[in-house]
Amino acid sequence: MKNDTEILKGFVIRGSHNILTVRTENEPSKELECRIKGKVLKETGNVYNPIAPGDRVIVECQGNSNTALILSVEKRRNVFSRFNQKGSASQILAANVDLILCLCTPASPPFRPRFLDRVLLQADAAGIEAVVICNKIDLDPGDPDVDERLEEFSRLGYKILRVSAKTGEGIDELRLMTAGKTSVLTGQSGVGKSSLINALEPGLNIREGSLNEKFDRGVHTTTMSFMIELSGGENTRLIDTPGVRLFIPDGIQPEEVISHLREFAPLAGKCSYGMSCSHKTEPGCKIMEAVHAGVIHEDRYNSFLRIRDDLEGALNDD
Ligand SMILES: Nc1nc2c(ncn2[C@@H]2O[C@H](COP(=O)(O)OP(=O)(O)O)[C@@H](O)[C@H]2O)c(=O)[nH]1
Ligand SMILES: [Mg+2]
Ligand SMILES: [Zn+2]
Repeated sequence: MKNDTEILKGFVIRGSHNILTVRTENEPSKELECRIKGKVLKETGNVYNPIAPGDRVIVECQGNSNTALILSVEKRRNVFSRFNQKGSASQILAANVDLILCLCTPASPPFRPRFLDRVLLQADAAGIEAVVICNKIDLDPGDPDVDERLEEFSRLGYKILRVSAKTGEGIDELRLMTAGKTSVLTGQSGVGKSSLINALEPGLNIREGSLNEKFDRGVHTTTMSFMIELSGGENTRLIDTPGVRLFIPDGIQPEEVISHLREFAPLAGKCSYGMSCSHKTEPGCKIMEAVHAGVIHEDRYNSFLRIRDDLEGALNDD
């Protein structure tokens, strides 16, 4: 009977709030446009999107149809999310991730180490390995801070990779680094997320934006993540994420920020005022002492204060 119901396993590769594309695991695998079956998501709470690329799901498919119903979502190994200010909810950018690629550029758009601070913090809090990828190294930074700050991230224990999607420099290393893994590309708009995916998989021709473009009308480019599977049979998967201007960490309380910044964490609770120290004015503040001693970079300290303020704002928003 052609109309038989088939139950298949698969993973989400892209989707909006309620229509998701699932690639099935059976051979030959197929892509199904799926809706979520009513009861599946009762307990997800206040989330912007309950299911994201990387999620493993069970779907119910009718015969040869290319549509299906998502019956259940497998328990996640981890999730990479951000706080979506507009929706005032947690936005899941990717699930079941091996590696976060935190992109930056020496110029065009300008180097923004504070964006890196935020994404690295989220990765640490989510327990996902993160690396810093500096793209566009063919461009002249014209800013001595770039190397200094990259060195600082390296000192904190993050791996730094310098690449150029344009000249191909470093792309082989990026290929090695991502082989066989599910990696998420993060970074503000214009840093070259799409270009790097195109460099890793020539022929894909994902739409690249021009820097002046304010609104990218690409269907899958602006608001939602999507997953690309590289050919080569190694299960190398890349998840492109929307290029947000401000990355607000998600699922972290303001007072927990200190524990997710690597060089701050060992000092948590050690100030004279203990956990109630605001690390702004108190005498005997170990964080401020570390800043003055050069152990904590001043930029990181400023980042810390701003992230904490943002989180307090996010909490007081509703
Ligand atoms: N010079 C230079 N330009 C690049 C490089 N990578 C990307 N671009 C350009 O930067 C712009 C934005 O790239 P895109 O991949 O769309 O960035 P995304 O918004 O992060 O996906 C495009 O015009 C690209 O051609 C690079 O390595 N060097
Ligand atoms: Mg893009
Ligand atoms: Zn303190």
